[in-house]
Amino acid sequence: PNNTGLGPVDFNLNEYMAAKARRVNEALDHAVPLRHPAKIHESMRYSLLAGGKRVRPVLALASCDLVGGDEAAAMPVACAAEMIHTMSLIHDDLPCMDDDDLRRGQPTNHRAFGEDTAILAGDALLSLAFEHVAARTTGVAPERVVRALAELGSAVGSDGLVGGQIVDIASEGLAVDLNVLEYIHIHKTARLLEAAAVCGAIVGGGEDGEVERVRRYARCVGLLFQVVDDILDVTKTSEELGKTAGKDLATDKATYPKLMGLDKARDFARTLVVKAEEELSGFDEARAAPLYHLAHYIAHRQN
Ligand code: GRG
Repeated sequence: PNNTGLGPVDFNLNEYMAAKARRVNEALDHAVPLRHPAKIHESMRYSLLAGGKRVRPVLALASCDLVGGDEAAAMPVACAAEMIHTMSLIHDDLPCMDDDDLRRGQPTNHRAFGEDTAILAGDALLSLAFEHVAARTTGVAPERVVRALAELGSAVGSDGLVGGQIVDIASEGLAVDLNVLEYIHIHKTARLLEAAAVCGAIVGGGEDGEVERVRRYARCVGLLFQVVDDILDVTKTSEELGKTAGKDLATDKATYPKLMGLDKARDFARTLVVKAEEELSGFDEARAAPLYHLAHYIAHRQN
């Protein structure tokens, strides 16, 4: 049921997300079977199948639904987005980056398999993401598959996740302003969410105007995702204040609430939801319902 007081009422996002996530998990399981050499595939599967909200694949599949595409057409790009996300988490946790021991409540990949294997598992997942889209997408015009591959590539590289991470590293210990903070968040977080949604719309057969509206929607949702993350960091109860928040305080990491105050950060989050909704307004209401509710889910999520 819809508890926002807005939008379509007969849509249950939890059921929608659970059904999509279940099929994504099955597809990921098949995409990385446990085969020789066992150690690398165990390590890849360990992180890929370790839970996670599956927001990126659900965005890809929901964007495909939005433009009237077949779910099967978007499953490879949905899986690829999760493979890229997973590899970025594995590398982000390494001793030379964030040096984290736990991820999703379990030992990080390098803690479980060693640093050498963790680096290779990340590399293999990144490579597999592109191979998987190119080799497994069926019933889609090759030109659209190539566009999706380019979209994913640009979200990962020096103008994407890697660009965000290098600026994040370079700003450590420095006074960061809102422009730099936004650069980091757009590149580390929003670009991949955007690419997932855009790829779903491309392989789903969306027209150029539709794909661009999906892009603008996802850009807002991507930034929203991070603003909410920052808000959660300061609003968690002291008992929930675990490693992450404690660490952020210790390193004095810049966040939206720190730079603009909690109330303004919440206003900013609300503005982003409204903007995201506006981009959906030209679409069929029933088809847009999942993305509409997904934006609200991200705005109100508790983890
Ligand atoms: C991509 C080649 C390449 C290298 C990696 C380490 C790195 C460069 C980038 C860091 C990217 C990073 C860790 C961004 C944070 C993204 C983020 C918001 C993670 C949390 O996502 P959720 O909440 O996590 O969707 P779950 O666990 O639910 O999947």
